[in-house]
Amino acid sequence: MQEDRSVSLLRKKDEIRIGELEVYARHGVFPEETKLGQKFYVNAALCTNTRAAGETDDLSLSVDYGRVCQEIHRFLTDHTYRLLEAAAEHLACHLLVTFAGIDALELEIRKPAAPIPLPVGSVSVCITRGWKRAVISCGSNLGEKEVYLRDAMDKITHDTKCRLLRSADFIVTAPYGGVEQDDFVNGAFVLETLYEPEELLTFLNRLEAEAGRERKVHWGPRTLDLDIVFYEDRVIRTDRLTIPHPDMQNREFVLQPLMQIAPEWVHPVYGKTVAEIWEKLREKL
Ligand code: A4P
Ligand code: MG
Repeated sequence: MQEDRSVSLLRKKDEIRIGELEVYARHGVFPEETKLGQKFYVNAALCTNTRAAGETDDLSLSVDYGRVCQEIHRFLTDHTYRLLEAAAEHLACHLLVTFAGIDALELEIRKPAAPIPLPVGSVSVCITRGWKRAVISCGSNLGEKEVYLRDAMDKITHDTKCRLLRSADFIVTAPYGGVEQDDFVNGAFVLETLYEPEELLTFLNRLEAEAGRERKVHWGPRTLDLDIVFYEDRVIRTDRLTIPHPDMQNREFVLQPLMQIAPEWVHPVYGKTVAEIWEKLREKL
C-alpha cells in the first residue's frame, strides 16, 4: 500500500528526456529486416516528479536515465516485432512497469532506413502511455465472502498492469435492490492501471469467473462482483460499460467504503465530490 492518501487527478509535470538513442535491432515486416537488422532511434519523454531529487541531489530519488537507456536497448534487441507499433506498445509497458517513478511517457521509435522505394527521410511511431487511476467497488454474498474479496485483491496486486493504492475496510451490508438474499460483504479500492477501461472490465470479469461467479439473477447472489465506479475523470457509455457506475449515488454500500479511500474524488458528471454525494444520500435515508 502506498502512503499517498490524496486522490489527485493532477499529473506530475516534470520530464526527463532521452533523445536519439541508437539501437541496432530486428523489427520489420520483411524477412531481410528481421534477418539482417537495421538502426532504430528512440526518443522518450518520461513524466516523473524530479522535486525530491532536485532538492537533495540524490539519484536514488529520481529515474536513472542511464538505466532507462540500457533497458530500452536490451528490450529492443531481445525482442523482434513486425510492427513499430508493437515494439513501442510493449516497450512503453515494460518501462512503466520496471521504473516505479515513471507516471507516463511519450515514446517515439524511428526507422531511418525503412524499406520504402521512395526518397523518404524516416518513419516513426510515437505513443503516449501512462498509469491511470480507477476506483473499484467489490462485493460478495455467497460462500466465503471475505476470502473471495481478498483473493481478488491479491490477484490484482500480482497483475503487472495494476497497482493497488488503497483499500477500504470491508463492511457487512443488507441486500439492496429488492432481491431476497443473504447479506453482502462490501469493500472498495483505488488502483493504478495500464489497462484501458474496456480491458480493465475484461480483467475484472475474468477474476469474477475465476471466483466461480454465475450470472443467473440480475442483482442476485454472487461470489464476487467487481464494478468500476470511476476511471480517471472519464465518462463512458457503451453497451458493455458505463462509467461512472450509473447507480453509485444511490448506494450506501458503495459510498461508505469510498468515503474512506477517495472522499475528494470528483464525479465527472455531477461535478460533486464523493463526500458531497454521500452527504446527499444520507439526507434521503
Ligand atoms: N457493466 C457496465 N458498466 C459497468 C461497470 N462500471 N463496472 C456491465 C462493471 N460492470 C459494468 O453486471 C452486468 C454487466 O454490467 C456486466 O457484464 C458489464 O458488462 P453484472 O455484475 O454481471 O450483473 P449484476 O451484478 O446482476 O448487475 P449490476 O447492474 O452490475 O448489479 P450491481 O450494480 O453489480 O449490483 N446489495 C448490497 N448490499 N451490496 C452489493 O454489493 N450488489 C448488487 C448488484 C445488488 N445489491 C447489493 C449489492
Ligand atoms: Mg457488477
